[in-house]
Amino acid sequence: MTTTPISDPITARPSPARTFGEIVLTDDVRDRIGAALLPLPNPMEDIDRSLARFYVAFAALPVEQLQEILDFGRHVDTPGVALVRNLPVDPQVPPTPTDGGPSREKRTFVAEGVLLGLSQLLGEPVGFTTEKAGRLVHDVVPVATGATTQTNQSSVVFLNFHNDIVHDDAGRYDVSNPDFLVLHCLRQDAGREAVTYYADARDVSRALDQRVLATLRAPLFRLNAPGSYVRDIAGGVEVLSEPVPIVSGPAHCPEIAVSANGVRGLTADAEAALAELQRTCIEVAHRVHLEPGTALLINNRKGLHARSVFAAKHDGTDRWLQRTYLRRSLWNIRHRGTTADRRVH
Ligand SMILES: O=C(O)CCC(=O)C(=O)O
Ligand SMILES: [Fe+2]
Repeated sequence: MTTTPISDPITARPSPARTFGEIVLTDDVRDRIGAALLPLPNPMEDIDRSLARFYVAFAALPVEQLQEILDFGRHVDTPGVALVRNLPVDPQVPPTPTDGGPSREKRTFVAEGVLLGLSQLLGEPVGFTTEKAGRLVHDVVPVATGATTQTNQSSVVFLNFHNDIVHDDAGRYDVSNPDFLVLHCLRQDAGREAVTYYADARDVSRALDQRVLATLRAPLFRLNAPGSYVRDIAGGVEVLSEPVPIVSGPAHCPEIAVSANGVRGLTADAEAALAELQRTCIEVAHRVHLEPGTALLINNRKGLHARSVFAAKHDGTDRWLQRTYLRRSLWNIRHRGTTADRRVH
């Protein structure tokens, strides 16, 4: 008896693309990269020289692992999220900043070197004036005043499935935004509760009712600007995008965009589709407990990420991630460039 191969309705290919990657360094490679990074100065003193030094340090990666990370950054059919494990860490990690960072007590910069070293294998680190004051290394820490917001400062609420978007005067927040983000863990939350989720749009599209997917593919949605923009620039008033679809592009490699800070569906069906989307994301999502020595590479177009509730004390002992935003090229956001810093837009 012969069996007919099951064809996947989204990809029309025999088997769906792999949507999760995992790269584990050997102890020897970890120690070699750590030794190269330990004496280096604060990379912000001369960012482009530091990035060149990080290239040299990360040349210690075996060629197969280096290629896996490079392929993650450049190919359409590679996973949307990848976990890198057994990375070197700083000999001492100062108290977690309580005000959204940065720490003034950090004396070594192994964490920054790991973050930026991995980051530049995917793209160019970029800062946005409206996010963390344009810094290239973001501290993602719970902040008391933001505990219940749909921002990375929160802890007592589930941070809904979203991608990181950027307010733009053109009315589209999903165009100038990062292609990738990297999350690197310096300190895990004491209760080890915090979970980072990633739902790949390929898995989501396959799992959704096809009528709901068709609604999500129609320009029936207005994204609210990021919480930081609404809070710091717009005086707390929502600033909605042009009507856009949530899911766009070819069926086998869709792009997805959702604002954490709220999306307005323009019809009742559109509102219902948004609720269904959040439900489906949780069903198909990959789940990761980030701990020191691990970094999560996130494609910000292939999928949506989210974060669970976790306990925070705001006393220097809380969970601490560092984050970068990356563009494959700085050229096509040059209209936003600042004169003060060529990486800040
Ligand atoms: O805290 C996390 O795990 C993810 C937070 C987040 O959405 C972000 O930093 O963009
Ligand atoms: Fe995010």
